[in-house]
Amino acid sequence: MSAELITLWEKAASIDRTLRVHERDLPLLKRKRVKPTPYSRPLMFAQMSRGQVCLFENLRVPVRGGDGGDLREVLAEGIRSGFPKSRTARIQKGRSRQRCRMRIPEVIRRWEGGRSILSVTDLHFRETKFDDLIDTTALSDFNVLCNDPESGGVFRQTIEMMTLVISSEGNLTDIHADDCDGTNHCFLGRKLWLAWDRLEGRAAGFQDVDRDPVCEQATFDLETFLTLPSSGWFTVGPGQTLFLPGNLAHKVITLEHYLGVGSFHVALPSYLRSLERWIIYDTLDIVPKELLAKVNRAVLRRIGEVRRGAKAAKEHWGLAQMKEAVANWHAGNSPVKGSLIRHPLFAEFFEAARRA
Ligand SMILES: O=C(O)CCC(=O)C(=O)O
Ligand SMILES: [Fe+2]
Repeated sequence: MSAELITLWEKAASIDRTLRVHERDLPLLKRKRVKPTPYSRPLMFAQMSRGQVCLFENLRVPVRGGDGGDLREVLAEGIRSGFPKSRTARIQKGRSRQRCRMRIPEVIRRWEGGRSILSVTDLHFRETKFDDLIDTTALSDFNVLCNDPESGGVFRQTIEMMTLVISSEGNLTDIHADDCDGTNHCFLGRKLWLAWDRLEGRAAGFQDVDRDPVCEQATFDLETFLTLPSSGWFTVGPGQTLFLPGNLAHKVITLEHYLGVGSFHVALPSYLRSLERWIIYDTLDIVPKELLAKVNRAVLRRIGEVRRGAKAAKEHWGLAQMKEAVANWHAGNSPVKGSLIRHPLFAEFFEAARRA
């Protein structure tokens, strides 16, 4: 294994002892790495439709004053002054991952100080002054939740949740699954992600902090992780963007002081997978149930509009990849096919997609 990988995994193991690598694990560990590729929209949609992780470089997320300026200082100042004074952020702090709330300038002061371990993953910034600093178009112009005129922004607060991600070296975000497809863009720092299909992991005995009674840390072991067909690992660093399918459980280790943004999306090419998951399995995110009907209606409106639109609109929204995903599902023999097709929301989507 290269010196870079040894250093990386030694650091990871010093933060989370379940990540200690044994000699015998090395060949599999190397094979399971997901490498970044240059951004391409058709590739992004193809990967989404197959339910595969995508890690891109060169997807531009411009920060005003960031080009040529000191990006760290521009972002830190933007965060300090970009939220109402009374606003607090929910943080996870220390090795014990204690939860509390903290004023935003204090979060930044501690993050910059570099001595305490802390992490923020749900500081929503839509419609704040901070929102003007970052052009998030590239992270959301395929997201049905952001562009539906009839839902009046309700999805932005309930599902999209565009958030700042701030964390210090040494932070561990323990095992969970978000159940909605996610996007993470890194401005500064580096994180190590381990991801696997939630149900596959559960069958292998892995816990999930949102679903299981976890004591100190969710049950996990690296050797089992490497044997899961769905497992993969990667680092996300400056300028890189991760697209993570919602079926994947993950744990995330901050290797270097990190600043980025993250959000959830519903995209046409991966919608079939999401809908199948939300209908057949449980969902913690798409609650209450009426929300699913609203999301489905927004998807149907979008399909209708794109179907009547120009070729460019079809490419923009990934209509061909959605159709292909639906055709493949129809031709395949998923064990839940029968119950899914009888579900009214799925049936509506399926029909609309086939006609598109
Ligand atoms: O960045 C982290 O530490 C956790 C992020 C995460 O779980 C997510 O974006 O879904
Ligand atoms: Fe997550």
